[in-house]
Amino acid sequence: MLNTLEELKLRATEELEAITDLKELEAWRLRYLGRKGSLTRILRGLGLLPLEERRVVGAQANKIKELLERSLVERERLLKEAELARHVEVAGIDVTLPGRPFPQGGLHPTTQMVREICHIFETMGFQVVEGTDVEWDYYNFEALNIPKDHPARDMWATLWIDYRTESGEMPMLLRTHTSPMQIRIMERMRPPLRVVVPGRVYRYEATDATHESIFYQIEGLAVDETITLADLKGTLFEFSRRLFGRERQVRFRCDYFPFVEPGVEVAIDCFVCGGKGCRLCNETGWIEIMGAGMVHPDVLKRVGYDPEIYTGFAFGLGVERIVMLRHGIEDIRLFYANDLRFLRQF
Ligand code: FA5
Repeated sequence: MLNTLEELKLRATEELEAITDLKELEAWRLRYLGRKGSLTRILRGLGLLPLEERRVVGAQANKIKELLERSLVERERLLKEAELARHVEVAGIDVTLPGRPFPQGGLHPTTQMVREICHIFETMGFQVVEGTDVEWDYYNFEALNIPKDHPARDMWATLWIDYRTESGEMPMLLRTHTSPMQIRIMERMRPPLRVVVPGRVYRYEATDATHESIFYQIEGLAVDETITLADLKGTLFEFSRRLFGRERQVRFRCDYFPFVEPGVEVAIDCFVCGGKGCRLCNETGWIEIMGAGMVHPDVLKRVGYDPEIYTGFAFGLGVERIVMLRHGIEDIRLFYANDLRFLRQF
């Protein structure tokens, strides 16, 4: 039996070396290693041999099986390489074939702008902090000097969330601005502090070319012992210069927000009409980009800061409005329409 095995090994190896294509290789595999192949038959018949012979023949047969399997894999690799080389020689490589497309996503223009603005403020010494979209009435309104039934609540049409606990109802909402983070930050940190807070805000209002019901704001807050309105002005002028360039006009006008005193509205001259008046700027020549002001003493008191010692400024800017200014986009509704033709331009 050992002789038979030795002969089989020699024959199989010789035949294998002579093989020149993959079809022949498969026939060889079936002949020796297939279910009905000669080596498989020997292995299956081992049980009929006397115990001693079975052990010796079995070991030898398994060794040969391993050798043939290894040789098969190696031969297959060589044949495939040779076939590819032949193919390249005959057909050549078509270097003019276009490559396979490799689609790559990009950042949304709003996200890009959030990062750019935060970076500018970071270089001016501000820290970036984030908050949650769902907020308590207390932080969104009460702590900002806007108690229940205060007419200023009408400034922010609110999306309320039903939330009941065993002790009664807790008014919860989707934040209408990033200003609640002023309170949360001041509750947690002590002056001096300089932070910016980017985040999504929600308003229950009709949309038009410059109004969306979901949009991004970036809140800014600085509190220290000697902060004045001049610091606010200087910071925002510098920010505008860095973001829009020197030629852009910035306008400060009085405005009312219950949580600042005095309050201001900051606007940039309209990029479409250059200040002459058009549909985008409502014929005013200016586009409002943020509200701002000096933090109200009552707000400072509420978080335990002494308004005799500390003063601060705060601002809240609309990110999409700024992207519109930067790229000359005339309708804010394009931002969330998910039209790839629009988004691919950024
Ligand atoms: C506020 O939300 C105040 N929290 C801003 C503030 C912060 C004032 C700190 C004082 C101190 P206002 O509602 O004006 O204010 O919104 C601020 C900015 O968000 C606006 O200047 C505008 O750029 C943008 N904005 C307001 N409403 C919309 C809207 N519907 N769609 C897109 N952007 C909007």
